[in-house]
Amino acid sequence: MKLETINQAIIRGDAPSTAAEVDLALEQGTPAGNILHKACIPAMIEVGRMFENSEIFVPEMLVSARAMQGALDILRPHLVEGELNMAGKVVIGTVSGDLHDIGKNLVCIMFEGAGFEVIDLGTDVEPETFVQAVQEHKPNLLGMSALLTTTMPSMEKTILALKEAGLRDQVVVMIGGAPVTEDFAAAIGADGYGSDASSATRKAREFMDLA
Ligand code: B1M
Repeated sequence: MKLETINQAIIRGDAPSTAAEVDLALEQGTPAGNILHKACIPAMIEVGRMFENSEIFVPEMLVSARAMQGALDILRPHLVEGELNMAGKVVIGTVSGDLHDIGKNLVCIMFEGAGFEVIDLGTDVEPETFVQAVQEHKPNLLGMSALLTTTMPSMEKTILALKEAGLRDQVVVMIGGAPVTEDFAAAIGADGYGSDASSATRKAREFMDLA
């Protein structure tokens, strides 16, 4: 069965097989939405579960994420409007003064793999830029990443800037990054924290009542 083959290829992180099987399934008339929701997204949920149980580690998760990204690239033009981004919209970035983006990029791919539309603001994002992006894109969720203890305060500054702009209640704020903790998230008034890309994705889906 094609969907099972695609699902397994993503879990194995086999990007060439994933792409070939997705092409074949489309040629054989399988709706793109079925491929996405019955093969690809469940594969990334399984990859996340394996990562959280230490059955796999960051390199394996990255290769699966790349296979997923390849599948999404093929499926995107075939998907009916809105089918790809049914989970919600996320604006995300690494906070001001911080150039680390490897973990944030992984979070982006996992979010996209879980059905979110992701607007990635990149690195060194000022609080005002986050606020403008929330005004412009009206996301369900705002994600911030910090890898330096010295840049963590920028997360609180961004939350304060959202409050000042009257936007705080309109968006769920999630934060993460190696030095960030659940206690820190609570202390600065964030709604959620993810210790890794997988738990962040699970929590984001919970916020959208999708888990
Ligand atoms: Co930098 N660096 N670095 N660095 N760097 C660290 C973070 C450091 C811990 C190394 C060390 O000293 N042991 C240290 C920070 C110390 C501290 O503040 N406590 C450090 C330092 C000091 C610096 C510089 C200041 C060094 C210097 O110039 N003197 C400098 C700062 C530059 C700046 O940002 N302004 C610097 C520069 C760099 C490079 C440019 C060389 C490079 C970054 C390249 C890039 O990102 N494009 C780099 C790297 C690679 C690292 C280490 C080695 C690896 C980081 C990484 O990519 N991890 C790092 C040491 C370490 O962490 N062991 C280090 C892999 C990644 C998958 O994990 O990013 O934690 P992580 O992301 C995870 C989770 O945290 C979580 O999910 C991800 C995936 O599971 N997560 C979220 C992340 N964001 C999330 C958001 C969420 C939820 C979960 O919700 C929205």
